Amino acid sequence: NTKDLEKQVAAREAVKYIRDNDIVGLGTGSTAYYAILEVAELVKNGLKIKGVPTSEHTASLATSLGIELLDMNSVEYIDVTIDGADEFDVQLNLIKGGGGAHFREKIVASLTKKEIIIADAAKKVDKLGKFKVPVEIVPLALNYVKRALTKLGGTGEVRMKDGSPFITDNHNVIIDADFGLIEDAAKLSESLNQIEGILAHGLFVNLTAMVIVGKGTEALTYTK
Ligand code: DER
Repeated sequence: NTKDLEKQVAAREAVKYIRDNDIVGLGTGSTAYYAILEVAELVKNGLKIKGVPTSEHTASLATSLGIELLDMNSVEYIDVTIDGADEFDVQLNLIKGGGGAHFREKIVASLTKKEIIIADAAKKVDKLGKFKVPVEIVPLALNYVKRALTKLGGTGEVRMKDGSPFITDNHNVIIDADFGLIEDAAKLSESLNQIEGILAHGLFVNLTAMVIVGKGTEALTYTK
């Protein structure tokens, strides 16, 4: 359908930024999926890259497609990462974590020289916050963090999957916190960073070099 075509268009544009011998961060989600397919095609045609996966799911997908992987602890930096997002604004701030992978995605993004986000046109927003902010929490600290989030104006419940709490690759739970439309993403990110027990939240501020959007058959590139 149109959305899938737009994801593919964005993915095809994004992989143009990969060079031979690059270390490539491999994102998670249905958009990053198309980028991983494209990278696998390039590898099959001789491109020499090594991938750093942002989730167990991406690791097994990439391995099944013949992409050689590195552990994020074995690299000093990553040359280029291609990942998705749930929302992005004109400052290239993001909400990520819809797929529950935002902790490893944030570490990979922090290691990455050129973080490229790919998205279908619907992900572009004037103001972040319609999509709730995923907050990954160490279960021991759940009640403390829940109260701290409420004090910050964020209400939300533990993300469920098939009737039980969704458990991340890192064995934690997620609260999808509704802060309403977010006036100052950097400020909220800083406040969330102060709350002990939060492993990672889905506000990605000043981590993105460019966002490539598929709009119909066109690829639109946003940079700051
Ligand atoms: O979980 C994540 O951060 C994913 O990148 C997600 O936010 C985007 O997933 P999608 O490409 O399937 O919409």
